[in-house]
Amino acid sequence: MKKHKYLMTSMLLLAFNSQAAFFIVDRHEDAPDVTAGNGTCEGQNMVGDVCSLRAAIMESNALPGPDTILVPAGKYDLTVFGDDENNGFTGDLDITDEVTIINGTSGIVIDGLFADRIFHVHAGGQLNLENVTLQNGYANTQNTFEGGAVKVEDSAAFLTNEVTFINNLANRGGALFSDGNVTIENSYFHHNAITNEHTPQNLNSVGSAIVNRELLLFATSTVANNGQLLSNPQNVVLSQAQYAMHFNPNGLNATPPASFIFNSTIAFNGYAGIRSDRGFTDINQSTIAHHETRGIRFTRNENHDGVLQLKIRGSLLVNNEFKNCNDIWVLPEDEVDVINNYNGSSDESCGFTGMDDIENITNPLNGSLHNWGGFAPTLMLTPESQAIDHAGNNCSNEDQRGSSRPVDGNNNMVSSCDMGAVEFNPLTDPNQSDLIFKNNFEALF
Ligand SMILES: [Ca+2]
Ligand SMILES: [Ca+2]
Ligand SMILES: [Ca+2]
Ligand SMILES: [Ca+2]
Repeated sequence: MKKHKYLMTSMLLLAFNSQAAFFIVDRHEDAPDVTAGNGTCEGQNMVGDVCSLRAAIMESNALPGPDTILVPAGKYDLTVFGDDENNGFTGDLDITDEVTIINGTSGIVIDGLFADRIFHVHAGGQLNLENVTLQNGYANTQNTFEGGAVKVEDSAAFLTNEVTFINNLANRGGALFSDGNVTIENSYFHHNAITNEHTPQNLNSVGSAIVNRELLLFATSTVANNGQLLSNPQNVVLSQAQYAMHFNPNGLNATPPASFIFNSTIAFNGYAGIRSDRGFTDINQSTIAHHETRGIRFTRNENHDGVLQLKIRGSLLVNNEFKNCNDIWVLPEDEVDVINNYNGSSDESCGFTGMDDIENITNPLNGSLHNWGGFAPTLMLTPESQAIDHAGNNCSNEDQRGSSRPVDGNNNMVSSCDMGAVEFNPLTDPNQSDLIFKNNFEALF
């Protein structure tokens, strides 16, 4: 009788697909699951502790509904090689269902060993990552060339908190390539790169850190020191393509992407900062600085139909050596909303011409990227920066590093917001300028 009741309960749970599973990884070695779908995480040819990260993911894919995988601290090398395989057996870890990967406070490292990318999130899949470093992912073969660390397909989702993307390489999207729904928070993209070695004909290598073709929410995060891998000197076509973040539709008639950049820092990338082609881009309380060429390059849609496509507010576009923007001031205000939005730039290429804006701002930033609190490094304001207390009083209640906003930064007894990703606090932030900064782009390999 008791057994019968247990069976009934099990069948009920199966019927409603509501049995979220919880897997505990106990091996650092890489191995596929013996029998995906039997509810037991069991890596092939393992003795003793047998649940590998790959086997746990294969089990979670096979069980309908969201699951959680607990991964102990340490480094996980993806040693089961074989790209262009989509069931998680070899190469990248394929996600086809919702899974959350959690770990202790010390975090984990997943290393692609430059054999394949690290995660591939397929339609219907969702990957939630927290406190993870993704490194040495590789998407640079004939069939696998998008997203060095992570590729997100259409109808798939990817969420991060405290995730570092470092040393990943691809033809398109050095760290991340997305046709899906991506939310990045408190994360750090650095030293990722693109190469055009295997790019199919007529496709440019784009996005040294990120390519977004659908929806990107990017908050309290930094993109810095991403660039181009110069392994193939006769290939010079990367010059126009090499923006750290590239937003464009998936084909001419596709739905335009939407990209929201909030409380974030984009700086010191090898060529340029953000390229927005025929989509909607919203940049709010962010700092875009220290690129060899442009901060932002914006291209309006072909229809020139008066639809809003670019909004910049409370942001700093400074010290980008060629131009901060591609002369967007010539475009109609219903398509480009940047005036009187508390923006500052170090030239006149952005059209920050309103009463509340500042053009030709001088020496706004104090030194190079540094850990000023928060997950990723940021750029500090000089104590005398015009950006301080010059962005009204309607800002988020924390800056990128989690410090409170607004703060009275110019000692006039009024707390006002600062332009850019960092809110200067005269009590805790440096009150002397260190204007000797270096361009800290360093070779990847
Ligand atoms: Ca599942
Ligand atoms: Ca795959
Ligand atoms: Ca795979
Ligand atoms: Ca302030």
